[in-house]
Amino acid sequence: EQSFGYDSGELDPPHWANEYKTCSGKYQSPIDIEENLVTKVNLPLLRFHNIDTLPTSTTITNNGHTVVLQLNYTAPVMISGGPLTPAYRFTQLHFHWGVNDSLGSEDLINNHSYPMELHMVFSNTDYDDEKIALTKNDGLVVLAMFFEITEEDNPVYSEIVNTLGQINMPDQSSNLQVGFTIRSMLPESTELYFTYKGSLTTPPCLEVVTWIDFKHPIQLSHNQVQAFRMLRSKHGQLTHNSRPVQELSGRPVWYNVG
Ligand code: GRE
Ligand code: ZN
Repeated sequence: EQSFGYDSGELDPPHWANEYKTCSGKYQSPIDIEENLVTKVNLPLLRFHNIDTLPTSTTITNNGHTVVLQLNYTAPVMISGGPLTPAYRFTQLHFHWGVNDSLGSEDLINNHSYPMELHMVFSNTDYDDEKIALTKNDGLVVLAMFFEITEEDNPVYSEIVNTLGQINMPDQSSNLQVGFTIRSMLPESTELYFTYKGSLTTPPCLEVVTWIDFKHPIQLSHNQVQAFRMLRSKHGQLTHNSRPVQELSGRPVWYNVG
């Protein structure tokens, strides 16, 4: 299986479909969300389960494409409600960022790009494991959160940022000493969000994701985002890892107004 990347000279996004056919599918992510084209809805309350406890262990890995965190909790972290029929169990979270503070998010809002985006990935509890879920069109939910730059460091992200120096090279891992609650990572309000059906934004680009993009951004300082850009991929510096936006192809995008 060929690797993929974000720059010419490696298998860059325009060429992903050469190796991964599904990346040229009709219902791909990310997309540009135009607020004047969304359908306003009032969905049932989005519910969070077991999000107030600290993890028993947290592993942080540079996989050459992103920084991924695996958090182990005594009780499973889950979400339900909103647009979701069954409950979905938390599996991992990771980040996408850009070369500078004026771009980096994957989904855009009114063609606006935020400097970074967090993906919290959840797997459908109707299926035995995530591998099976990846074969079903309702297999995954991703909670997407946008970051905006502020003067102050965000203390919730200090431990992650301070550990990045230990995972500079691809395939390096480390453990966090403290970790964080899932609640501490959510924006101040989770009532307002956009939701649509799309795909993984990395190969194999499987069209199995219900996206939930929170309207309210979270705050990070320039120096905190900059630390992510210092990581290395197999080919060089991992300065950016966001896929360009894909065609909407007539898909509805809903805006939950709570
Ligand atoms: C990714 O690799 O970026 C990814 C996943 C799962 C869901 C969404 C997503 O691994 O963007
Ligand atoms: Zn992602």
